Amino acid sequence: MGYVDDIIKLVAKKNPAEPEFNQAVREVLVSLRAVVDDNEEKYRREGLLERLVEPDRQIKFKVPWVDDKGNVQVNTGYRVQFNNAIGPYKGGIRLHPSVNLSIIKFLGFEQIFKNSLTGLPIGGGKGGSDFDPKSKSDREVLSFCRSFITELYRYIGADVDVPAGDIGTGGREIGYMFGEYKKIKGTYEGVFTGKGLTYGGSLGRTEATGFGLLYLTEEMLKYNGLDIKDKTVTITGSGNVAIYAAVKAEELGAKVVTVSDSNGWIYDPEGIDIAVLKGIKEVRRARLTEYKKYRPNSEYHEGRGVWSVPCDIALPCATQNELSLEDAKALVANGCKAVAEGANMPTTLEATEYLIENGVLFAPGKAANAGGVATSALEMTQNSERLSWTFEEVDSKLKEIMVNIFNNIASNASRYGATNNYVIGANIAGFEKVANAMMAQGIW
Ligand code: NDP
Ligand code: 2IT
Repeated sequence: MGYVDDIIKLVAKKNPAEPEFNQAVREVLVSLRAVVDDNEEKYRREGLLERLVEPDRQIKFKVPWVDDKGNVQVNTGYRVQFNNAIGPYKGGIRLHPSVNLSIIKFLGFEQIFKNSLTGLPIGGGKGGSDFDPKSKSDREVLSFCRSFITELYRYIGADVDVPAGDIGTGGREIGYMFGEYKKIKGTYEGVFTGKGLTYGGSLGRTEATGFGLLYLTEEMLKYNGLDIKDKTVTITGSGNVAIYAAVKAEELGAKVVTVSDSNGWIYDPEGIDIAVLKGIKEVRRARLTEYKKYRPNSEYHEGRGVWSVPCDIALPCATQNELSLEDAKALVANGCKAVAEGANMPTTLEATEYLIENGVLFAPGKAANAGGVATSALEMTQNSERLSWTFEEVDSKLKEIMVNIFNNIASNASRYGATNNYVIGANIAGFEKVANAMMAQGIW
């Protein structure tokens, strides 16, 4: 058996209760097979893959806080510092009731390769908690965030580990966490990204993941002789990534006909009204059931169902494993030409294989949604310089980064005889830089 299979088995044996982490490891390692086979002796001697799949550090802690009724609540906090071969640990904080170690480890593992693909000096990490910010008051969210940082502060820092947003963590939560960190440490440093514009945040960070997703999608289509203009796009989610994906898709002349949340989804045949969507989600933090009030010709459906809507381009932007084999079959049957992952690992392994085998252009999340963390790295640069760049400057750098990522993953796919298999291209390109840095730095 080859080195790749040995390591997949080892990870399953050591982490039997972590399905998402095993899934992410399998997806990456299987597509590295050609590179690993070419370098097997050297990599085995260095224990490279064993070291790559074991986080540098996993921190798990208690987060007690008091709710508005005076009751004590206790959540669990996590930070997985996975790999800092090419830069300080960097990755978001997910606040969602489903959060557990398996989910944080899968996200941290993905982040290593994603961050490498940006071409910027950032390592991989991820954190979170099973706290649910939905339906909590601002005061309760503050209470949780302060308690979370009371423990986490000792493990993070501008040159050590720089957290940011993810599901459930937006500008409000980052502000509360930054404030508490500053108070405890007494230093003013760029320890978080996604900060508000008045205290060190970068213009363009809010839009970056969604915009970057569309820049990469546009480039992938162009490379394959297609134009995004006038295409029908389906999107899942209605959070940060989904909203700005919809904004840029419409700007580029496509028509977005769906968005969703965890209760249901909207079909708007005339194209999603972004101003209405932003009002519901960004201003009132409300549910999508409200949308029909403003757009009477739209439909609201309970549960899942977005992938049954015919489209040219599908952009899953909600959460992991939200696009199954059955969904992939429906997309192919309806003539979908491209899938680009705004979320992390939204497509199951079987669905990914089916899409690629059936000629659908498939951009994996670690490439397609890398614009968020890339712009976070630009925020870190601005903080170090003590300067703020204009929106146009940040946006043009973001676009350049996304185009470079696409060229890099396309050329690496071809280099290993897997033309147009951008999963293989992304994993190889992301891995090689990290592997070289690890081998240059001895055994750790
Ligand atoms: P938000 O919290 O802003 O939005 C998440 C959206 O997805 C909401 O509409 C939410 O619905 C929906 N959603 C979340 N969990 C589920 C679930 N279990 N089932 C169904 N719907 C769900 O998060 P983001 O937009 O920031 O993140 C979305 C995805 O993009 C995640 O996979 C994240 O890891 C990834 N990502 C985010 C980046 C960023 O910069 N923010 C960067 C790169 C990737 P509801 O409100 O009902 O919960
Ligand atoms: O998954 C991701 O890349 C993010 N949630 C963004 C991480 C970051 O540090 O900006």
